[in-house]
Amino acid sequence: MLTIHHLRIGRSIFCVWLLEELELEYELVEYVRHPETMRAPSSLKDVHPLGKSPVIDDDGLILTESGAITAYLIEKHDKAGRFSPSRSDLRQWAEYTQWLHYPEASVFGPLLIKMLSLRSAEPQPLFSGFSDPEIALHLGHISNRLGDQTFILGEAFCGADFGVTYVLSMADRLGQLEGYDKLSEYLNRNMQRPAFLRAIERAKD
Ligand SMILES: N[C@@H](CCC(=O)N[C@@H](CS)C(=O)NCC(=O)O)C(=O)O
Repeated sequence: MLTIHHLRIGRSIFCVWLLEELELEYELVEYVRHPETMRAPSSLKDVHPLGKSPVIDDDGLILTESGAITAYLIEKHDKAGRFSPSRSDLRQWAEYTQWLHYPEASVFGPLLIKMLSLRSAEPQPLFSGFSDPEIALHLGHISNRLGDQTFILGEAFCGADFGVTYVLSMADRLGQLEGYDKLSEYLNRNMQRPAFLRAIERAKD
């Protein structure tokens, strides 16, 4: 039995989307953030000591970290190799792995700093002085990478597109995508995928 522990609102919807792309059967357990602190309820700590989401429970294997969950589920279920390149082409696989980890490891941090500085009652020049050029650096990098491609590795949607879509959706919510037309188009394209729409519908219940 596969269960996903999903916290509203946050990155775990992008793992629900992965489950839908893989057409898996799963149970979805929903948690709601505290309206003021925005923290997850302590019941998430009953699942994993960090109390963070996403977490999956796959027949007793408790797994956290969206990138690790993506890599694991694709390895286990995507026998046709639709969502990741074969390891026999090590260079292509390495490039895929780089884009799989990049959003969470490098892009999320500056976005989080930006989000906190926007929420702060006082202007935070130290924070925005760091986050604004970093965000521009990463958005420019992703935009250059995409070029005229449809997805991050080329013309086929792959496991790395989940995380890239997540950080771009966050950038969009923070008003940072203006002027990045390719990124907006990429984001809209991915969020119109039938599996993404099914994930949103499922998480509504
Ligand atoms: N690096 C982790 C981050 C997990 C994480 O921080 N999740 C947030 C939701 S987007 C969370 O659970 N926050 C609730 C809290 O910290 O109380 C991943 O990629 O899964």
